[in-house]
Amino acid sequence: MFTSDNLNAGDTHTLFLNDKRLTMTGKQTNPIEEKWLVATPGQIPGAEGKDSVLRDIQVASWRNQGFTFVSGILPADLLAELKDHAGRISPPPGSPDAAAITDFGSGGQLTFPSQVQALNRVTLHENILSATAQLLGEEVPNLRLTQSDLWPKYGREGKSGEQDNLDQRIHVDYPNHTLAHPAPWHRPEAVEMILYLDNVEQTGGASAVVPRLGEDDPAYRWPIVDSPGIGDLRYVNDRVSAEAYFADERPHLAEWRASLYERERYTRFAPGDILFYRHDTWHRGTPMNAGTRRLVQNITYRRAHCEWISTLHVGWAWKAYRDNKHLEKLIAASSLDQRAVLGFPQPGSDYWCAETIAGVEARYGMFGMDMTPYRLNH
Ligand SMILES: O=C(O)CCC(=O)C(=O)O
Ligand SMILES: [Fe+2]
Repeated sequence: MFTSDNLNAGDTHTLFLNDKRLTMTGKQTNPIEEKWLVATPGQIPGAEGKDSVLRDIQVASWRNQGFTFVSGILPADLLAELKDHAGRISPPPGSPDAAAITDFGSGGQLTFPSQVQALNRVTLHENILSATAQLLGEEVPNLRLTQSDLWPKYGREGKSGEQDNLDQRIHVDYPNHTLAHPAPWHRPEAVEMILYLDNVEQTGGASAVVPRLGEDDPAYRWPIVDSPGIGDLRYVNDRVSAEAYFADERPHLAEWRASLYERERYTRFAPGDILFYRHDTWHRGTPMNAGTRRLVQNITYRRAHCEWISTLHVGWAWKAYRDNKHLEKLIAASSLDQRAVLGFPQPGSDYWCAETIAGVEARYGMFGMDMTPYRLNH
């Protein structure tokens, strides 16, 4: 994973990160180059007699190191459509509206289920579902969607304060995704994704991850509580402010926190690359190039039985009643797997009886919903 193999010998790419100049040169290794993660291609379903989206080595990386960085599993035309629509909805870089955005998320503007069809199609894309199922060793109908938010991050000089999102503190995502604590490492309950729609060369803003190095890795000490915002620690987002606060509150662990930053690897992303990671993976967002905008879509799926993992958006049904009936049409047009991951009753569920089949058909039949699979199984 930590290679520059996809660069030609002699090619160099220079990026700036945390005020450090990082140069990447093809077919050579040096400590700085090894800081970059280059996405590796997934398998195309059906190719080489295989029908898995991720290669075994990618699954192993996610399960052991806490992430895998993958390219080429979503169609280029879908990605282009998504970027085009999202780019028109998100404020342009340099605008006053953009300057006001200093935190994570789209504020509900670009969350699933969206009027932007491409956002929904990416969220429920069969390759996304299959890859997630592979990582968790689960069947697709046993997955549940809990997050899908497409959001802009803007590069600028200076920070807005201790909650600024530009240069994040190293963290794990579980505290505001689950009511509990992640289960032991080999029982992962959820898959998180960052889908990038831009080039890191242009925008900067790589995501940093800390690869887990085996069972006794001190970075992955247990329980996972040594980060601002967890337990009685105050939440502070910005790296410098967060580490100053942490050093005051837990001086004996300041060096340990510093070691996480030293071990960071950075996603050298291109459009369509996806970082698959976990609720218990140390990672963070890093500064961007001033005057640029980076669009990413964060997607999370959990195992169906892990109800302690929260859905981060309003319930899917809350988007009903729109004049264009986008939710109703989405449900009618979805596959059984796609409906299942939204919690829709599956064929064979106790829910189905003559009355419910007739009722659901009366609600969605005019949008083309085929009730046959539910009829056959009740
Ligand atoms: O922006 C990024 O690259 C990572 C963001 C992130 O980790 C977060 O907001 O929790
Ligand atoms: Fe995060």
